[in-house]
Amino acid sequence: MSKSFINYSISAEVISSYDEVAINNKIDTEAFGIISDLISNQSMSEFGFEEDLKKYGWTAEDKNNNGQTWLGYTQPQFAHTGNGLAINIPNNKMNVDDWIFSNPLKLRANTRYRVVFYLRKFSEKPELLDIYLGNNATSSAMSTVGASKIEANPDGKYHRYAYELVPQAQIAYIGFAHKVKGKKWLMLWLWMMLDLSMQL
Ligand SMILES: [Ca+2]
Repeated sequence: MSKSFINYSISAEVISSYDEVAINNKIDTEAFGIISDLISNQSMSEFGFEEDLKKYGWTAEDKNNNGQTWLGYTQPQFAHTGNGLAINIPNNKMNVDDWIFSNPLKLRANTRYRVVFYLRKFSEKPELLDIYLGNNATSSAMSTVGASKIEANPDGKYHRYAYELVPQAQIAYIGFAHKVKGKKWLMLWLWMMLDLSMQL
């Protein structure tokens, strides 16, 4: 078996009804999002967190309910490339349990996909990230485990991480969970891309 990774332009579909725009602009803002179509061979989707996350279908969940979770952050000197990144700055009062979910991805079921992301952390204390796939952008829907307890490199610089995910359904979301036990003041940075792993 060999694998091939070839760049491919992003195919996106806007899920927004213009009828809804006229009715209620706020509802339209909530509904606006894109599907990344990764059905064809050699397809690839990159997201550099350059734009408003919500507008591009990215969402976050504050599972430990402390008012802090992942958010988009525009600051070139902190980004892996470009201007944007996703960041989580939990407080220091409880265990960390914060999730960020990709926009909807149109995938081939039972096909191996590779998710590539860049991660760095702010403090010297351990920082852990889990990756999942699920059919909804909520922590409870994240049924497929991609990788558990990925530890951010202690040198505080960006490092590249790559894992394989095999979706069970055609529309799926990637979930990244920042989960650490103990009282900490920590920070995780995320920048990601995704490609289709061909099975030849
Ligand atoms: Ca939180």
